[in-house]
Amino acid sequence: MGVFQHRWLPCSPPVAVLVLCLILCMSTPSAEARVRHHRWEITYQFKSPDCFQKLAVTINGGTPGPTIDAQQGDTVVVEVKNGLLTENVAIHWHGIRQIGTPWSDGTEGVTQCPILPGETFIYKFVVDRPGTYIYHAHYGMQRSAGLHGSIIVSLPGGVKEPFEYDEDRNIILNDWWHRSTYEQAVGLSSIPFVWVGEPQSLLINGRGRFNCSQAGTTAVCNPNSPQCSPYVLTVVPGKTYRLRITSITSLSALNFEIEGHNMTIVETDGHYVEPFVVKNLNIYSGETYSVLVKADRDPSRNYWAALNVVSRRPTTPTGLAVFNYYPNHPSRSPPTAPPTGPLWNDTDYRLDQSLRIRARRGYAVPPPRTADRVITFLNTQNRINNRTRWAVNNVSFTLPHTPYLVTLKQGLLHAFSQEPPPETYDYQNYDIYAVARNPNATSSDGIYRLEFDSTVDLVLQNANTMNPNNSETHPWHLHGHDFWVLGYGKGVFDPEKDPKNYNLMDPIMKNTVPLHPFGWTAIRFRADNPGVWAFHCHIESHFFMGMGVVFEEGVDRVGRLPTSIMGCGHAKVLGRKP
Ligand SMILES: *[C@@H]1O[C@H](CO)[C@@H](O)[C@H](O)[C@H]1NC(C)=O
Ligand SMILES: *[C@@H]1O[C@H](CO)[C@@H](O)[C@H](O)[C@H]1NC(C)=O
Ligand SMILES: *[C@@H]1O[C@H](CO)[C@@H](O)[C@H](O)[C@H]1NC(C)=O
Ligand SMILES: *[C@@H]1O[C@H](CO)[C@@H](O)[C@H](O)[C@H]1NC(C)=O
Ligand SMILES: *[C@@H]1O[C@H](CO)[C@@H](O)[C@H](O)[C@H]1NC(C)=O
Ligand SMILES: *[C@@H]1O[C@H](CO)[C@@H](O)[C@H](O)[C@H]1NC(C)=O
Ligand SMILES: *[C@@H]1O[C@H](CO)[C@@H](O)[C@H](O)[C@H]1NC(C)=O
Ligand SMILES: [Cu+2]
Repeated sequence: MGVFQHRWLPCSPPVAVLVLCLILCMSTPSAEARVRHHRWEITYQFKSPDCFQKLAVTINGGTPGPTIDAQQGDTVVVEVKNGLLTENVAIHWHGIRQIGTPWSDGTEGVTQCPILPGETFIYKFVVDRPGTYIYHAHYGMQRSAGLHGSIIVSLPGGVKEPFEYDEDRNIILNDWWHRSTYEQAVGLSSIPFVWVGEPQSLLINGRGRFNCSQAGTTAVCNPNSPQCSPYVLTVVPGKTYRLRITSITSLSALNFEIEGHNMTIVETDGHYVEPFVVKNLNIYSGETYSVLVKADRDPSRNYWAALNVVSRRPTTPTGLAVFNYYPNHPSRSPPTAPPTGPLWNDTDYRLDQSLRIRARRGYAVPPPRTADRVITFLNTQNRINNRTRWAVNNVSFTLPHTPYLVTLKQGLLHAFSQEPPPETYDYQNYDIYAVARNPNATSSDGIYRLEFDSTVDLVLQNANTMNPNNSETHPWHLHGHDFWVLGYGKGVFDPEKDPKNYNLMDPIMKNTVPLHPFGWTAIRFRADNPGVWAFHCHIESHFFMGMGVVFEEGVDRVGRLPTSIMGCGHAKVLGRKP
């Protein structure tokens, strides 16, 4: 366990190159990169993050796991030992593009075989952009069992952020259930469907509070457990704090508010935002934001930091942390009632915040003016052989047994369906406002193959679920790329009119974007990263039920695959040490 670092020169022999590199590195000390080495053991532990004891998947005994701190250009090496005894694991580095290392993306079934119990797998990648990122499990539903944490990439020495603050703090937001992820997963694929319901608690930095009198007599619930004392964010009056806020929820869209304090949004998913002030922040699973908060209110008391569910009718109590003005005692309760957040069904309020997020002036990267290919994705809830599923363009995604990266690179094309999924849906005959008369869909593990270096537009179109007058928020996450957010709209996307209003001036770049209820979201990206990349809804149960697709681009340019990603399905014979 633990972290050690050593200085590393970004080159390998021959000697002449080494000498050249030594000269270069010595003359430009700021270009020096380091290796950040971590050794992690993944185990189950009894944990009571909301006072109620259950099994959690931990890293070196903790959840959330350790923060990876690195500087732009550093190489991160994480040796992951799977100590789960009866369960596989894989870890995804969310927001890291993995340029040149597509096998380190950590997406089980797409870029690697799972890490078997007792085995150790080494992830190695370069963090090439500063910002706030996440890591989390990408196998089954382990993410919601606790396997997640933050990656903070700082600027090279001497380079300044375009905003000022005194200190920064990490804040990880999560939703939490008392039932095991196995029980949840079995329910999702049962006939009839068994839904676990809304989360019992909301956690701020792994801490929440469940009312133990509702726990039942056989449960272990201890309101005095130190694990469930609220997170305390201590501030010094007059100082400005950069809060790096991450949502790793399995289901919930959230609203985060610090009582009596505005916040200024300055960064999202590793990109600078043209600063704007909000009373509270809407944040969707898989997103990160940096906000600046000034401790400039009456310092004689403490304030609540409150987390509320939005978009789904909330039954989960507000998650609470203490915004503690030094030198008040951290356990002194604020004298006021905690903020209840915006109305849960105020979609316009959330859409408005999405629309205000633009690239910071002077930092915008202009998108290509046009796209080579446009793919429209109709998001629907469906039924297949009486099972509830999610689909895009009427196809519900299933993971193959052999990871695509291995299949495509080694030419084992029989390992998945060679039929490409649809590029669009039938606009004329699909009413997004009504429950589909025929909710049947098909399932497939076919993928989209993109021309290398082409520009691709993705238009996400939302629709009604199988419940009347209901449409859900889906945060879509793209692996291996950042994309430009070209626009959001209400209702049915108009392929003639709407692209004329795309923001090509100052679109923010992100890796995760919300699709709002009964609306559409349009994004653009360049298929310039050789590899195989998932694009999926970041709601854990939705992806588990088929809400995702996979893109391949330039796989012929991918370097030699490490054998450590093989050892399953048709890749079994391709070898892995015993
Ligand atoms: C906890 O639950 C009990 C039983 O339902 C209820 O009487 C009590 O008011 C609750 N306490 C809090 C702090 O909500
Ligand atoms: C928060 O911002 C709003 C709008 O800019 C402003 O009206 C309000 O006074 C601010 N509140 C505080 C506490 O600064
Ligand atoms: C939002 O939900 C509340 C109940 O929670 C309801 O009274 C209200 O009419 C709803 N508003 C909209 C716009 O649907
Ligand atoms: C939908 O699929 C079920 C089998 O799962 C079948 O019984 C039913 O007829 C199908 N409905 C339509 C409209 O095709
Ligand atoms: C699916 O559900 C329908 C209606 O509940 C039922 O009649 C049918 O037998 C079920 N089919 C299967 C394959 O379970
Ligand atoms: C989706 O696929 C199912 C099964 O093939 C079919 O019955 C249904 O009509 C399709 N729906 C749409 C909207 O294309
Ligand atoms: C759904 O919404 C429409 C229009 O907003 C309304 O006319 C209809 O009664 C609603 N249906 C249900 C089941 O709530
Ligand atoms: Cu979803």
